[in-house]
Amino acid sequence: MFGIEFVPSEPALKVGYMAKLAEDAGFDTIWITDHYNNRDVYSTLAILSLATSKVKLGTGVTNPYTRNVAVTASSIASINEISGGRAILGIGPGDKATFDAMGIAWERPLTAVRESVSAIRDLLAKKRVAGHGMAGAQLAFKAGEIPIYIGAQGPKMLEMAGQIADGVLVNASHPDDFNYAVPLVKKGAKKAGRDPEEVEICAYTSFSADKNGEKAAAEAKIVVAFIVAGSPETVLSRHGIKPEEAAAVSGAIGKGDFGAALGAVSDEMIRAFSVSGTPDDCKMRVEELLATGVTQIVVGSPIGPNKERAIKLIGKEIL
Ligand code: F42
Repeated sequence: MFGIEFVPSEPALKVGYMAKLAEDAGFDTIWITDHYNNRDVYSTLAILSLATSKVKLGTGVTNPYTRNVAVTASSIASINEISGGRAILGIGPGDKATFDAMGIAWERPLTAVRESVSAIRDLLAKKRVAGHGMAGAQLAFKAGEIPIYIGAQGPKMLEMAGQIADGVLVNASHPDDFNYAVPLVKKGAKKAGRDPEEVEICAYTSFSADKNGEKAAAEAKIVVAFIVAGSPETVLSRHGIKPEEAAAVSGAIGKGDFGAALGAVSDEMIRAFSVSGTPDDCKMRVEELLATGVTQIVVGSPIGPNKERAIKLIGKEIL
C-alpha cells in the first residue's frame, strides 16, 4: 500500500488537483496534515472528496487539543459522507510548537489520545458519550465505520496504538526506526488480545524522488533540517548523529539562518531522515522499510523537486 501526504500550505483547490494526480498515479491513500497556520484540514478533505473517486482520505494527523473531539467526530463523519465512505481519522498528540503559539497547554497527551479515540468511536456509532472528557455529547447522524489511525513516535504511544488503533502513522524514513517501532506496536496489539497483523503500520516518510538523484537529495535538505532540529537525542544517536552536529542545524534554524541550516545538513542526516534519490534509490529504501513490517509507505514532503513530475515518476517507477 502507498499513501501520499499533502500539506495544505497551498490553496485547497490546488491540493485537490495534486490529489487527483496522485490518485491517477496509483496511490491508495491521501493524508492531509493539520496545523492551525495552514488551510483547514476538513475543508481541504471536502474538496479532495469531490476531486477524487477511489483513494482513501485521511487527516494526517489531527489532535485532541485544537478541536473538541465531538466536533472532530462530526467533521470526519461529514467527510466520510461526502466521499462515499472513504474517510480515515488520523489523530496524534499534536505539535507542541504550534500549541505554544496558540496558548494551549499540552497536558497528558497519551491519555488525551486514548480517551479521544474511545469517545470518537462511540460518537461515530451515534452513542451518547459521558466520560472520556464528554458530558453527554451525541451526534444527530450515524457515520458508520471510520478507521482510526494514531500518529506516534514515543514508546508508550506506539504501544497504545497497537492496543487500540486500526493503524499507526510513524513519522520516520529509516529501517532502524521501524526495527524499534514495529515490535512496540505488535507488543501493544498482543497485550490487547488482538492479531498484530490487523494493525496497519505506516511509514510516514520524508520522500524526494527525481531522475537526478542529487537534485532529489538537495530538495529533501530543508525538511531534514527541521526533523533533525526536532528529534530527541535517542533518535539522533540511533543514526550516529552527534549532538553538536544537530545543534549546528537547530541553532541556525533558531536564528532564521536557513542557508547555514542547509549547510549543516550532512549526507548522513539525509540518509537517516528521508527516502531520497533516483527512483531506484527510493525503491531500494522502500523495500528495506517493507521488510521491517511496515505495510504502508506514505510519500511525504517534499515528494520531489517538482511535485507534479515526482508524483508521476513515483507512480510509474515505484508503485
Ligand atoms: N502533528 C501535528 O500537529 N499535525 C500533523 O499534521 C502531524 C502529522 C503527523 C504525522 C505522522 C506522525 O507520526 C506524527 C504527526 N504529527 C503531527 C506529530 C504528532 O502529533 C506528535 O507530536 C508526534 O507523533 C510525537 O508524539 P509521541 O508519540 O512522541 O508522543 C509524545 C506525546 C510522548 O511524549 N509520548 C511518550 C511516549 O513514550 O510515547 C508518552 C508520554 C506520556 O506517557 N505522557 C503521560 C500521559 O498521560 O500523556 C503523562 C506523563 C506525565 O508525566 O505527565
